[in-house]
Amino acid sequence: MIIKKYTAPTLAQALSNVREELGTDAIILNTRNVKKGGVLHLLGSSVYEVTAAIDDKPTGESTMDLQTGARDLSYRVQVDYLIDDIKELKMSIRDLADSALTGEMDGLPVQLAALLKRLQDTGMDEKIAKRLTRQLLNELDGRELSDPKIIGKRATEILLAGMGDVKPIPSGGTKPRIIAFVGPTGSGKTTTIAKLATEISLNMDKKVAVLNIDTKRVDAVGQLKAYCRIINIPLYVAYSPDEIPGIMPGIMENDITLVDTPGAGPMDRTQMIEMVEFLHKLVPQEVHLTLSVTTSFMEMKRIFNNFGVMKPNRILFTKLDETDSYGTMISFALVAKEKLSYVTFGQNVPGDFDIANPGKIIRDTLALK
Ligand SMILES: Nc1nc2c(ncn2[C@@H]2O[C@H](COP(=O)(O)OP(=O)(O)OP(=O)(O)O)[C@@H](O)[C@H]2O)c(=O)[nH]1
Ligand SMILES: [Mg+2]
Repeated sequence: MIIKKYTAPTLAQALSNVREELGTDAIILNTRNVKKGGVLHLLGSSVYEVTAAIDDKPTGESTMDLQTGARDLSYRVQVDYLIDDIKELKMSIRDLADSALTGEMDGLPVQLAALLKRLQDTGMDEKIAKRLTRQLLNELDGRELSDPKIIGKRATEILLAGMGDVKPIPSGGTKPRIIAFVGPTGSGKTTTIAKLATEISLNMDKKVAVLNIDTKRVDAVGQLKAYCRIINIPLYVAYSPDEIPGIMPGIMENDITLVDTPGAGPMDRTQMIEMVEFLHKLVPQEVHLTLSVTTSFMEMKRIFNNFGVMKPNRILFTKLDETDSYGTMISFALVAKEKLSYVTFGQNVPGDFDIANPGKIIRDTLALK
């Protein structure tokens, strides 16, 4: 706010000076007639003094007078407070809802309590398990709640609806189909690619190739090279994204190219960026986020966030043979909302993999026959 005084022989002149200098948005704070000179100012001439103010912030708002300005400011502050209050309220409601979900669930019918315990024992996220339990409690009547078969059936339906369909590599589809596998170090990308390459080449009767992205400039291919030689399929290696255009004509000759990527540690930003550049050049139709089921739910969510830049549109779970805590897998599939593709359950190549079967995963988790 700029406040200035203007004096002129007439009031009209003083006001005109205000308008000229401060513009029409200026606010008149005060006007007074001031006597100048003379004994006790009695005989002196008089001038008019106008005190005017203008808001110096470029808000683009015009203010009618100081009172209005003050009111505007106070409204704005109040609205800000209100917005903060609403935000806080929203957070409290969310917290309350969460604590209601994670809080004690006393007095559950015996069979439902047994199911909840079972879900928690299999590593299912507590909130997801309790939400499911509450839904069952609301939907089923007393008789149904005493029947573990009915509870299991309805629980399976609810979980299945959330996990959606599976999306394995299509046997048809456009050519060339480029399919990338991304995920943390040691999650099983290379092993899974070797398994799938054999399957596609021998059983799907398709021309398959493997492209190895090697950002570390070491011959990381090893075992994969041996498999490609055995099943007689081409193996391409690219050391930088710039090499992709040169490799592309070869890739175009195949129906399906499986792209093996180096395992990126979640903190390795440089490598992540380079891999995104690779994928940008390759434009894969499918990006399978490859995750070991031995990973905790928390960690899976963190990995999913970190690999989000690679736009994974499939989830591939490995190492199902290493745990029977499939609740983690279900929880992640429910929150990630991407389709499952395959599961692997052993180190044998070929073999030890299958198209994901959410129904079976759920039945195993719920210990249903
Ligand atoms: N038990 C079990 N082991 C597996 C499975 N899949 C892969 N492995 C093993 O997990 C280890 C790592 O597998 P890789 O295929 O090299 O994993 P990767 O994701 O390619 O690893 P990086 O290239 O280092 O990122 C190897 O010892 C595999 O034999 C599986 O389904 N079950
Ligand atoms: Mg590998």
